[in-house]
This record gives sequence, C-alpha cells and structure tokens, in this order.
Amino acid sequence: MYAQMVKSENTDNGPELDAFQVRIDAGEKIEPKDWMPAGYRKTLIRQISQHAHSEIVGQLPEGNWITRAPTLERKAILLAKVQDEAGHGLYLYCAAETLGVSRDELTEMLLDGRMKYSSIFNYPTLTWADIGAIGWLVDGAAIMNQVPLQRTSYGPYARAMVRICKEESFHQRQGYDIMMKMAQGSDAQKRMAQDALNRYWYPSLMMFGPSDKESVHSAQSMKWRIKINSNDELRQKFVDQTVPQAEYLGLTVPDDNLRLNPETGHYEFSEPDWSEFFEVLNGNGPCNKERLEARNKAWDDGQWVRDGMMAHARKKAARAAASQVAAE
Ligand code: FAQ
Repeated sequence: MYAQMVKSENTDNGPELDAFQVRIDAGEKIEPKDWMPAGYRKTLIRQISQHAHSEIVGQLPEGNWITRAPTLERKAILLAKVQDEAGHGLYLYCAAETLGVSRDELTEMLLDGRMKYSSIFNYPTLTWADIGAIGWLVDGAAIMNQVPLQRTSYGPYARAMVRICKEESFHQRQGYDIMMKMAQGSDAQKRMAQDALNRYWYPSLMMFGPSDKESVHSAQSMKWRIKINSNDELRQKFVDQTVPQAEYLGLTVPDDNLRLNPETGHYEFSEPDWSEFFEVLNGNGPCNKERLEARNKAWDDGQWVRDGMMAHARKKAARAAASQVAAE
C-alpha cells in the first residue's frame, strides 16, 4: 500500500542528502512520506524485519514449555508473554511496511532463508529453568538493545519500541522471578538454574551482534541514528547490569576471566566464541532447521485462511462495484 508513496532517492550524495543529515543531527524524526536516501530505507527494512522475524521465531523456544509449565499461574503468565511476542512482531511488520515492502514479501524472505532472525532462538529449551533464563537474560539483552531504539530516527520504529519496551520489562521480571524460585529451591532446582545460565550466557552476549571491529553496518547506522549505541557498548552495559543479578541469585556466571575493574567500574569478561556465532548465522546452529521448518509449516497451514480472506475481499469489492453501477 505504501509502495506508491515511496520517494526514492538513489542519490548517495547531493543537497538532499545533506539536508537529510541535518535533520538527523537535529534529532528530528523521519516519517514514511519524507525523502530518505535509498541506503537508509534499505538498512531500516533489514533491521526492522530481522527484529520482527526474531519476535515471531522467538515464540518457538518458549512455546515449547506452555503445556509443561509447573503451575497454572506460570502457564497463564508464559502464555501471555508468548502472545506479547507475536504482538511485537506485528507492530514491527507494520513499521517495515511503511517503508514500501509488504509483510508477505518479508515472510517469504524469512522462510527461504534470505532474511535473518536473532541467533539466540536457534538454541533449545531443555528444562523449565531455560524459560527463566530466557526471560532474565534474553529479554534483558533485548531491553538493553531496544530502550535506546525508542530514540531511533525513524518515527514508526521509535514509536513501536515504546510499547515493546514496556512489555519486555515485564518479561524480564517474570524470567528473574522464575530464576529466583529455582535458585532458592532444592539442590536439583539450583543445579537446573545454574545449567540454564551456563548454556544461555554466551548466546545472550551474541545477541548484541559481532564486535565493533567486525560490525559492517554500525558506523553508517549510527550516523543515521538508526542505531544509537555500538554493539560492544550495549554488551558491556548488559554484563555490568547482569553480573550483580546473578550474584544475588547465588549463581555463577560461566566465565573464569570475569572481574570488576575498580578503575573503570566495568566488568572485564570473555568474548563469546564468534566462530559459533557465525555458524549459527549460516544456518548451522542446534535448532535452525527445526525453527524454519516450524515457520514454513505455519505458513503452509495458514494458506486456506489467506485464500478465504482474499476471496471475501474480492466478493466485497465486486458487490461494492456492482451497487455503484446500479446507483449511477
Ligand atoms: N543474530 O553489522 P552488524 C528479542 C547480523 S528481539 C542474527 O553489527 P547491525 C525479543 C546482522 O543482521 C531480538 N544476526 O549488524 C524476544 C548483519 O547481517 P546482514 C532481536 C545478527 O544490524 C525476547 C551482520 O550480522 N533484536 O529478543 C545478529 O548493525 C524473548 C553484521 O552485524 C533486534 O533485532 C544476531 N544476534 O547490528 C522475543 C534489535 N547480530 O543483515 C522472544 C534490532 C548481527 O548484513 C523471546 N536490531 N547479526 O546479512 C539491532 O539492534 C541490530 O540489527 C543488531 C545487529 C544489534 C542485532
């Protein structure tokens, strides 16, 4: 629908680009009908869609535990959380559509592997403690990344982030609450909580993207205020915030090199295994195949619904056209 309104912009220099940068530097929001460079539009489509796909695929690891949650209350909370993730995906697809792509196109690119989703969702959820670890660490990392995005330069993305961040903060607390119960529980529960932290720590650090020296998009994205902080800055903030939380739980972060540097006030920590990260991005993580199969199946199973909706829309349009002719 928005495709006709797109003002492009294959100029990567010239007075329009200078004027655009002045607006960005002044902290103005760019809106869908405004002029924007092709690269800005392309980068936003890539980042917002990857984000939307992550929210949708991100339902799968937790959905795995809805039927096995330990109490009715935990089940209701988890169900609500997973539904929130679907909602986030939908706001984000809407934000991407304002840039001139359709949700169908984006979905097809996810399903045939042309578009990415967050690496974290290619890891399995083996025990109930993993649901705690996801809320605490994965939603915790997501908030750290997304709070600054409320100030991103593209209006529809920034506004979607405001609501998403409120909900993510509830998700993080529910995860920490599960971890607290487990860490204060029996020895077996404590071991389960520690094991979940051991398995989710480094994949959570990877959520912030490759190190700044390996990040191909950061410099341009930060110039356009699509990104407000670099990957390493946010990773450091996440570690600084999360280590004391682990200590409060009585759990040990699985990193022998972890230490608080009294001079900088920041934790020093080990980098994740970046070769594992790139393997996961290339489709070779523990659950990549399973996740894409599940999304492909959902898309195929929903074909009859889309066909029905389209047939209804066509009939409605034909009836409206016929009554218009009759009235003339
Ligand atoms: N996974 O140059 P950079 C959530 C790719 S939401 C997969 O540094 P950029 C909620 C990147 O696309 C989680 N791919 O890239 C939830 C690029 O590839 P390309 C998602 C990754 O964009 C919780 C290449 O590597 N959040 O969890 C990853 O400047 C619980 C080079 O990297 C967002 O998407 C990765 N981890 O920075 C749901 C937030 N990292 O496209 C359910 C918005 C990098 O050139 C349950 N996105 N890549 O082929 C961002 O802030 C940025 O896109 C970054 C990456 C920081 C993720």
